[in-house]
Amino acid sequence: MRNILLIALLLLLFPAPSHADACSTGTLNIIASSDTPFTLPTFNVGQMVKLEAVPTGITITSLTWTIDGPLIKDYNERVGEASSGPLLWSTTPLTTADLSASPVTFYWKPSPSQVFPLNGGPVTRNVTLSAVAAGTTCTITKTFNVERNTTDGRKQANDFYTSNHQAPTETVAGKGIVIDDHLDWHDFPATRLSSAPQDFFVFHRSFIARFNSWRAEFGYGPVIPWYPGTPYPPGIDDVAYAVRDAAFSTDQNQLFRPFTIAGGNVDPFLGPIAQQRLADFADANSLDGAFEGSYHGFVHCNVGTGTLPTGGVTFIDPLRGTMVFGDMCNFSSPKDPVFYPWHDFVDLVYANLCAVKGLACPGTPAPATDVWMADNAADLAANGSVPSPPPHYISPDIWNRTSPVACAPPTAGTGITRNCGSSADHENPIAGRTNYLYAMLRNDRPAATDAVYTEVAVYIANASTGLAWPANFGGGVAGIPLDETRHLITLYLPAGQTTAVGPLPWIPPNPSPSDHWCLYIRVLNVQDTIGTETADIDANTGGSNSIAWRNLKIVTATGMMRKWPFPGFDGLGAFLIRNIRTDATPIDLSIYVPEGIAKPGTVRLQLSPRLATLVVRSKAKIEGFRRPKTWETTKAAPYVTLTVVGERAVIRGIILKPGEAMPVAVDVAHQKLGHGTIVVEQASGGKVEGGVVLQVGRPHEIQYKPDK
Ligand SMILES: [Cu+2]
Repeated sequence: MRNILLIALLLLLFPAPSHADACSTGTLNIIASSDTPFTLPTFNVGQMVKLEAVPTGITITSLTWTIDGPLIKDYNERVGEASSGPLLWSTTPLTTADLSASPVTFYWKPSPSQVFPLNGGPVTRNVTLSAVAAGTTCTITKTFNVERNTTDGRKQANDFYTSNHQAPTETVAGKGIVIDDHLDWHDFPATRLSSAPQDFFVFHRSFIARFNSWRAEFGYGPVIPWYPGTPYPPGIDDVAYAVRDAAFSTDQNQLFRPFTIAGGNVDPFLGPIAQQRLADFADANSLDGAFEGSYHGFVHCNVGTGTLPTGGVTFIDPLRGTMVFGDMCNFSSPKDPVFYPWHDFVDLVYANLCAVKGLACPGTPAPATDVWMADNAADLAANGSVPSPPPHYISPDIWNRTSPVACAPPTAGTGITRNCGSSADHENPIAGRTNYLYAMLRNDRPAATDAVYTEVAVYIANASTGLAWPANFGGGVAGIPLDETRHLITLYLPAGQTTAVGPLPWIPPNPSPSDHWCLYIRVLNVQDTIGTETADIDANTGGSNSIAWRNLKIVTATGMMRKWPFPGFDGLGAFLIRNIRTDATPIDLSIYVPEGIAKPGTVRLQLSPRLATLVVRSKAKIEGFRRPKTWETTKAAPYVTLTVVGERAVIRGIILKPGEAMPVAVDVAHQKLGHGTIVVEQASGGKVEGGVVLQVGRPHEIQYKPDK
């Protein structure tokens, strides 16, 4: 028994030499080998294969190889030397002379069943050697398998690509010419490779494109970009070289604010620079000056560890000395498979710059698409056609949660590539602690193509209905979004798909002087124009399906925003009505309380004495309210109370001076409320100017405490 085990073990360690065929007075054999890992009889596509004729006891005078294809003799992956100038991807076939010599080397290509998106498993390829020895022709045939491996971490596209074409003097296993060229470009700019000293983006674009040429040649799909604000891409974990930081933080590796289309405040990791957004950079060199040594190096060294792993190897960088081979934190980084998805993302930042600045950059920009977010139910039903009908301040495509939710992965058949819930899950944001915004991004308009890179930028202002873009949303030329807007960067949303994005962590501000806040949302994608924006946020939102708007109410964690002066009642919200016009056009203030939310006759509007006086003075019409007993206020009863009788009530024709603002509050008799929204809306001259949506009936919704 023990001997049988030993023999089995020996057979595993030393596979039996392949069978040689008798030929004349001796034997003839074929030996197949490679300089990268293989297990006979199987080779991988894109792997160098070396076949040798091995005669024993005879002398071969001529030979011919017949090798099942498809295959190529060789390829050139170099992007170009200083002396040659730029080079194109090229391949060479095996010639008759090559097939008449031993050894012969070549690269097997995939069979049609193995070409992305297919990968039908290993395919049999025969090799026949005809050799003439002492006037006798002998023939031997060997059968091999060719696979496009997807499971072995030493046998993936990047492994072969970076190992092939090793310099004859190279001693580090797996260090091929691709790694050498990347080192050369960084260490000796413009002296060895075809490259100007500062063309960081152009060089890396050609470097990634060259890998894509190799991938296409050998049946692999193109590289998919990876945004470091999201977890490592799945399925590329190269066990042989992944010298990775397992504690990589997606929060800390978000694109630095000035490198986004939306832009933002001073970035904590970058420090103050003159530019606030991508459009502030003059050209690619100016962006490179800020980007390469900061965000680019930051991500490289947050992925890499600089620590030699068990079984790892080092190499010598000619300028920097001994380093861990394959670590993302040095110039051998193309050995790590994540290098390519990461640099493909870097290339998207470059593509964004080219588009927003109208620069002439190499390559073809992505085709136009029409990403959008809905303004209201009617807009959703009309699939985002422009203009959308009012009201515009109730977008169902952004909502708040007070704690993060687990997002479901793509759901088959629903058209939702990622599901984090919906507007129905909205919870009023709680001031002073971290809340989480989620949004729905849609790419299902008729003219849609894949949306390559999309930012959903969220801006906030303390709402009155007289808000102006961008003055009240951070000012400047294009506002300042919420700091963590970069959590909503989405790559490659396919045509015809919608997806939930988020969470965007944010800390809602103190709900003072009004607890009614306004979120203005811009979908930024260089394949889609947002349209002309004016100061009028209602016109902007209705006129562009890339702009959305949601008003919401911010509450306090303690439940004590202020003392509610009416025993037995809960405050639902306090906000301002404001004349946003330059004349005294009368304003209508309406409230909508859907059936089933509260008992009839228990929801009230509370008017301040000054507003009550103006309502009387304007001879405003009161519809759907129980009329107050008196329009006078006293110290004991400092507000005028209008009780909503049915579902809808309106005060028609309040005259305010231009710019004048008046506080209004809504409360409800203490009771268990149904789940839904109470909407208060302001209109003038037949046009809705704004409104506030009061979410009720969920935990956190009622945060005022009755006065005691
Ligand atoms: Cu890099």
